[in-house]
Amino acid sequence: MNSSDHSSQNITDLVQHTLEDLGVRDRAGVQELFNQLEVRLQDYIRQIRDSDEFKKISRGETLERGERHPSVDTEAVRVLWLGRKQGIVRFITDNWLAPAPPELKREIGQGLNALRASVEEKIASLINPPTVVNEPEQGIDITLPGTRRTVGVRHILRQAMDEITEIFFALGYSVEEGPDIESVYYNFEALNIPEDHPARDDQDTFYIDARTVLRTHTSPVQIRTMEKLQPPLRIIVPGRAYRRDTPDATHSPMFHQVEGLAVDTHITFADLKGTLDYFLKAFFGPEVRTRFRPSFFPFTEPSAEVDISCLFCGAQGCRICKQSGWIELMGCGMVDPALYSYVHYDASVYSGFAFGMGVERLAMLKYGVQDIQLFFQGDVRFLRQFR
Ligand code: 2NL
Repeated sequence: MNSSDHSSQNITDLVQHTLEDLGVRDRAGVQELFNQLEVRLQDYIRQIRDSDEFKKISRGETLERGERHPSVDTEAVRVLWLGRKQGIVRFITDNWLAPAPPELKREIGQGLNALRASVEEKIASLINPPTVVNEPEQGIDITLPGTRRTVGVRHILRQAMDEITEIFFALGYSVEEGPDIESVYYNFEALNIPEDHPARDDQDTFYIDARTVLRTHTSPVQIRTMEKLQPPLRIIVPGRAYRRDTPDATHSPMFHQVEGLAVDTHITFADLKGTLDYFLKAFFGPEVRTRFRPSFFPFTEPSAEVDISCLFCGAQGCRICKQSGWIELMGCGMVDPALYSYVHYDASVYSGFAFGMGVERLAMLKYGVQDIQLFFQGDVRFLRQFR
């Protein structure tokens, strides 16, 4: 190859060869080669500038589907000339400069530097238009798919708890809350739960120290409220409670309760029955029947368990109601007058009823949930069913 005109030769081919291969032996020949490279470079840049896409973008217009943004071609030119491993500048360094005779090295080095600067300057001089299609002003590409935003809902237990409190709202009750970390006094003593009662055992209760527990029910809030307010009183107390139970399908060491308390003159067991019958029909449906069975709690006298007719078999008898037709749901009773002396209410003037229910138990029956653990595992496949 002895011709000094290499302009017809493929540009990447040209830089694969040494100067000796190309027949270039003097400084003029080197300059001529770099001149030809500069001309090729200008061709590439001109092609981009003359493209319809470049003109449209420069005028702030919108590209059609299938049209290519000029920045794509600009980047291709940069890679072709300046690419670290396969770029033209790299090949010139390796194939022209490195094996060149000493007297040509300076000329080649200067040509290289000038070429590199020229490429960088020309690329920068191509206006770098915004890389948007259709909406150049706002930078929004309406051809891209949108972002799916999922709408959150309250946890199913919170939904159940809110439903319960709503029903009592309508009956004139107000909501009271109190601390999860509670004193032994409010959690046991003021509730008439004696020192030797099994519920006080540290096998059953989470003690923080000898005088402090995680509350085992929400009842301490009622004591605190009675200390604070005089009758007439109608309050509903939703919240968490804690017991040292081993988790299984029906037990969890943390669970939720809603308790209620009404204190006034002339409150009777009939008021209690009417209130809970109304509540249970509102929560489970008007077809449910209620049944009150004698029971015992340290803080109520008399006390009762409340059953509802089985929702699953219409009280015919099934596996869920253990063939009895009834499902045990909650506890209740008339407030034991012993409690009034703790909160300085006059037991000869006032009477009251109280009740307590487990939110998980009510929710499991209402929604047919078989395992209490599902409420606490955060598995969205479960939770999504209650949107
Ligand atoms: C149950 C039973 C009950 C109460 C809770 C109560 C609170 C005060 C005074 C009197 Cl301050 N009673 N609470 C009464 C009877 C039953 O809960 O099985 N809960 C899940």
